[in-house]
Amino acid sequence: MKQLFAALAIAAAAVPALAHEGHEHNAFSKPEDAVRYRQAAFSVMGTHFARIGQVVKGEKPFDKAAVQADVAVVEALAKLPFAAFPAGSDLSNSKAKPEVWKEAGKFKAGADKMQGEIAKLSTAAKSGDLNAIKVAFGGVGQSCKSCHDNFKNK
Ligand code: ASC
Repeated sequence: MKQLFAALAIAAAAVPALAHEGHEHNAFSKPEDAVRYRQAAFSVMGTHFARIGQVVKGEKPFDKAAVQADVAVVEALAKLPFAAFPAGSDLSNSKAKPEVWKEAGKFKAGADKMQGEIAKLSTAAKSGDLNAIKVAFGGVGQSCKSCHDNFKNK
């Protein structure tokens, strides 16, 4: 009995370690769950990025707090999709090109580039300088586009 409890205690202690294993660990039980998750993250990210775009294009008045809130969502969401491209999740309802898996290093570099550009946009949003926001917005948009060109089907 004592041994059983000891084994259970060790197993319970190992669970959080597994959950936090990192990006190598596939957290999705089905490939379609990974596809739905990454599409949802990109969709919400795109919605908030487009709201900033309206301000940048002068279609909406500049409200510093609103832009900061949108950037915060983009920044948080941008961290999520790249753990959701496990091997075998190249399903027919996904626009991911095979290069996502064949050129994984390049894909990761694109994700890192985007996150760096978003960090600059966050700094600009906190400064409240609309011109700096415009420049940084362009940098993020360029990082979106270059990954789409290389890794996303139309
Ligand atoms: C957006 C959005 C993208 C990028 C890209 C920039 O608003 O949803 O994917 O900008 O179009 O070129």
